[in-house]
Amino acid sequence: MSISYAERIPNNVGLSDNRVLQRALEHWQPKFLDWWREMGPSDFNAADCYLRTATSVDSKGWATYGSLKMPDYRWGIFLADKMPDRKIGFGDFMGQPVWEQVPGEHRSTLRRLIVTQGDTEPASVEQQRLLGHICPSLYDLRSLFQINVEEGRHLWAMVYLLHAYFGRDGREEAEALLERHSGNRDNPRILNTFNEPIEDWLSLFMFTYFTDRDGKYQLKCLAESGFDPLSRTCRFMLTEEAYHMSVGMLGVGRVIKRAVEVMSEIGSDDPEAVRRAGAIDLPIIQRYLNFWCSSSLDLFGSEVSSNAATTFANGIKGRADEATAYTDHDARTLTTSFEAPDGHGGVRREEVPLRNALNEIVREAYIKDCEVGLRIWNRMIAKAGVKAEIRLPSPRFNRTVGVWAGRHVDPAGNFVSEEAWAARRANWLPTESDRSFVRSVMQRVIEPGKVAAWIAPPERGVDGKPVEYEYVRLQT
Ligand code: BYC
Repeated sequence: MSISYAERIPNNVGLSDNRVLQRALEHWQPKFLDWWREMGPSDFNAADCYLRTATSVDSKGWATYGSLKMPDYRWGIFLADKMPDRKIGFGDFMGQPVWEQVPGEHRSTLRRLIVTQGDTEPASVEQQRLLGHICPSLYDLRSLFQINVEEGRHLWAMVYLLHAYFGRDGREEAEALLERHSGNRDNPRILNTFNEPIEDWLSLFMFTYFTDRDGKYQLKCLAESGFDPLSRTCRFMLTEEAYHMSVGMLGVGRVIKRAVEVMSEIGSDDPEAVRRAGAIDLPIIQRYLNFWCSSSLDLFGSEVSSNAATTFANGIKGRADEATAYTDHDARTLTTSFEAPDGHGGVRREEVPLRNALNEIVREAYIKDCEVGLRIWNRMIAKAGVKAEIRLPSPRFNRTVGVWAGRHVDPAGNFVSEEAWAARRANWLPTESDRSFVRSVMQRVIEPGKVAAWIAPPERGVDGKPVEYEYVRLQT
């Protein structure tokens, strides 16, 4: 079905044929806009932004760019096309037709997953709301706003499912999605990473590289769902997620590029000298990476999870790329093993039924995917003639969820004493002084074509436009 923009809520789900649902969503819409004005990109609601909007759910639909004010963005409800005769592809109901409605016995589980997914979307907009004031260029400001409006749309995607399939509870949950706030002491967001402040662009780039990539993996898992409306929603969301991760990949790359350029210019790899020259040194970049990577690893949940086993068994949540990456879609009688602390300062392998270890299996696939950027960034460092390497921290490092939570382990994965951890923490994770240095270089640059000194310019512009194009017009 094509997307109808003539309606108050653009959609490709035939919303006008369901007046009750349409009215309920039209009732939620002004609350969403109030939330956007209050908690969205601060002070930029009047700016003209060069943004892309979906006009259809196939790949061609993405070619549509135009200048608009963010509150006028056409947030709507877009599901990927139905796959004819789709069958559940894993678990105990494998081979049965997918569900068009929520089976009563899976209602609360599905609602919990949809609420958890939905909660991350407005959370990320809240986390990033002040970054526009310290943007390194208009090109980057546009990227931020593109991500923000799309996260707003992802919220719409989950709110549609809640309203359309979960009756009154769903409507209440949709309201609560606008009431919890990132970092709020009394009513925080559900998952830890989404309560972490993002107060500088290096954090933003790490977040979009690592945390949006968790989004990719979780959406892939939910795209396998036997609940077909959830699967179709997630399939379309994945097309938007890819752009967010590319902002992270290119952004971190540009910060590294500038660091190594400055190192060559000044003929020194002394971090202090690099900072004095106005760039962010590689050790700070590594510490930021360690933080956001370890926090994002927590988002996969515990290594052993009965929740994960149940959602898999019931055909609710599969593994990322279930159909192509695995052959054992039943996974009932299989076991797997993973590393866990043995309680005596060592490591042992724990054997568990495969279905209980699914969070770990998806996390391992995610880590492999994270390595791609590292290879690109390290090639860039080597090409500049600098002898240094950026590394992913061990999955045991700095964890707050799962068997490694609270263990004192260094970024290479070795146990260290509590004292050594405390003494060396400042080498491994961002310190207050790192953060204040990073914030100090983030002066706002809004002249078309100009880029802040701490980051290399982008190699190309957006939608065939030059880098110096005025992607955001602030004076209106
Ligand atoms: N922080 O059995 P467990 C994205 C909770 S990102 C706090 O170990 P389970 C995006 C867990 O909820 C993708 N709590 O794990 C990116 C559970 O609580 P309940 C977001 C945590 O249930 C950037 C309890 O601990 N989507 O889209 O197998 C920008 C025991 O859990 C955390 C999803 O996450 C944590 N890190 O799996 C914008 C998909 N980890 O329920 C957007 C939906 C676990 O017992 N969510 N807990 O009260 C899920 O599939 C699952 O809830 C999880 C956890 C994978 C998160």
